Amino acid sequence: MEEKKGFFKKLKERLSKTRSNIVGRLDRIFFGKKEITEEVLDEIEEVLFTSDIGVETAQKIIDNVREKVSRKELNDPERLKEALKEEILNILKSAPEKEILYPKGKPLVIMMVGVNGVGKTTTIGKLAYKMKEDGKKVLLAAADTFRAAAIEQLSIWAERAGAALVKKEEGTDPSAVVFDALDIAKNKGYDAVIIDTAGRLHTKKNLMDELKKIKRVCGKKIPGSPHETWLVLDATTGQNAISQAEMFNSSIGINGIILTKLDGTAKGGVIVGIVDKLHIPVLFIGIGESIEDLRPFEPEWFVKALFE
Ligand SMILES: Nc1nc2c(ncn2[C@@H]2O[C@H](COP(=O)(O)OP(=O)(O)OP(=O)(O)O)[C@@H](O)[C@H]2O)c(=O)[nH]1
Ligand SMILES: [Mg+2]
Repeated sequence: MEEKKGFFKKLKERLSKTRSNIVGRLDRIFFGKKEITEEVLDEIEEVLFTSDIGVETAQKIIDNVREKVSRKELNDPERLKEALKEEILNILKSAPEKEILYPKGKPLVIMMVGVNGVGKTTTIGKLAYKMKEDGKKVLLAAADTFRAAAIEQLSIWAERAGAALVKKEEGTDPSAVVFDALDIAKNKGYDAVIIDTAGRLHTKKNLMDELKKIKRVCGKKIPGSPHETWLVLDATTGQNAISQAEMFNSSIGINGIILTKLDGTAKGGVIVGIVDKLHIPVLFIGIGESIEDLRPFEPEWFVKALFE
């Protein structure tokens, strides 16, 4: 219980900028108001439209709330705030859920993708640490061979997390790294392989081709893999995150999303738009730079942290 309390407190702190951007502004609208007028509704609409939730999703929320007001189900600001909280929670809960399963007798292969700087490598380090804590044997594959620094960064994370690492020289074909990593993982009984990939190559087409090739190599080495292709998105990029997701999904297909950097940004509302528009499970959120700052995404806790 103590631990859960500390856990929640930290989440709340880390989401404080998003909280003041959404709930803080709503509270200022409600302050001293006794009833809900058209003016109040307009002001709420303004907050939702400028909070990175996304225009369509914001419209949906405000339409539902307006309808409840016109049906006289809502008459005071406190209940209206509760209704907004519920609307947001309902959207967040509408995301498909997913359990991360370790296939029997072979490693779980996870490929981490995303544009440069979103937090792929850091997230892999945090995730590997989580898996280690769960008693799993984890291998990281340094398949971002575009920059030497990227390989070095992943090896530091591997050490921190207590995971093994497969790396080759800068400029090596990433597929060759993956090929070796899967071999080792199969032969040495690893539970999971997490593949780090580049975020930027000379062209977007190059990058997508490279990612497709990595996927093919996985499938040849371990049929059915990569079992998971997760897209890392940076919350500070707001609505841009949604277009990145659409692009990656149509090019290579993704089956999970990790939203990073929710700490230190007021744009955390974007998660509502992501869930509403993409229908891809949001698995984890990043709320800081340290190894323990990756959390499973839990809609109830998230909304509670925003509204309490
Ligand atoms: N505040 C905060 N910073 C984060 C979080 N996740 C990652 N970062 C920071 O974001 C920066 C970029 O992270 P990387 O993990 O290097 O990103 P990447 O996607 O691997 O980048 P490339 O390899 O260049 O494509 C680093 O300074 C990280 O510490 C987070 O949840 N919160
Ligand atoms: Mg990286």
